[in-house]
Amino acid sequence: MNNLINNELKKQGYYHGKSKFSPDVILRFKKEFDIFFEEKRERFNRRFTNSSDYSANHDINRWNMLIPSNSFMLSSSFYATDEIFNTLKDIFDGDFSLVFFSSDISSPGSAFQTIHQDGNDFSIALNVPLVNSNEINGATHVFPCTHLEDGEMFSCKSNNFSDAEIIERVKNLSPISLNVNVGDYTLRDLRLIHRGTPNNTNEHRPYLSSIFMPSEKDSAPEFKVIEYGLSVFQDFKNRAFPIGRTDLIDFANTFGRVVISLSFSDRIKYPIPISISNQLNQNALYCLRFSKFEDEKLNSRINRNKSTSEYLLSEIEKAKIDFEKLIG
Ligand SMILES: O=C(O)CCC(=O)C(=O)O
Ligand SMILES: [Fe+2]
Repeated sequence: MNNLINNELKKQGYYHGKSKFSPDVILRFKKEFDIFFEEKRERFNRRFTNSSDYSANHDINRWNMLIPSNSFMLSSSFYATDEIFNTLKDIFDGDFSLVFFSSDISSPGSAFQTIHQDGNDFSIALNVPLVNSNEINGATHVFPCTHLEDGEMFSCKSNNFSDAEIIERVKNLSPISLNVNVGDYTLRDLRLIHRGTPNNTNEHRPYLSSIFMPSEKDSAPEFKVIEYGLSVFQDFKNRAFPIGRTDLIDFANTFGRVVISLSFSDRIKYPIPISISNQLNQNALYCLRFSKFEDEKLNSRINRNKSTSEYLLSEIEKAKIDFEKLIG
């Protein structure tokens, strides 16, 4: 089974697993998700004097939302079933970790996105739809096999396609609408060319998105440096949003992603409670090993050292200078 999944994922750049989760579990996820998402939108709108300036936090009527650490979605270990974990172990050429535990929501009024790669670097996104998704409510379009150069064998190598080259590469190709049902999952190479499509209904279309990236085995920056990076990220946002400068907002968000990627975890600001970590299976505990836990013995698995801290610190200081230049 795992060989089949891997061959497909390596060759096509994505794999569609059908009816892998019980619909009852996904329904429970959706109920929890809806509460978090409602709270998120209220918090977001409170940031602005005129909230109608911003329809959402990402692109046109699209949202990204991190899933909180106290959630059943995290404790369920859905992102680290044996099938998914063994597939990841095979495709990553070394250690990996679950860096973003997030979601992508295509909301009513969203439009076709510009055709894009999520990154030039190899990583894997696990998407779990919380509602059925199709051409009506904005299933993602993918261009099979475009994660690699033509005729190239699979490897985890980065590419350096520019935005213009990405468009050029698919100009004679037709996308596939990756229609998915509750209970399904998809795995996608982040280098695969794709785009979000319009949601023409009145309901949000949420996908859980777990992003797995290559990582160190057990070394990472110290918490205090990561926390400093996150506070600078917050400061950038606090200054960018009220003046409505999208260039600054984009700069802040890119910087936030750099801090999180260099930390191998988005779970530092809000540690994972013991009541949740007690329920995680072994695979999930491996995937989340760079997170901050209330349970100190889980934190002690990681060697938080000077050299990785210094590198992160230098990136933070550079970004501060660039932000000041940009804001003028
Ligand atoms: O939510 C989707 O369908 C895709 C969104 C996407 O590709 C993105 O925002 O990068
Ligand atoms: Fe994307």
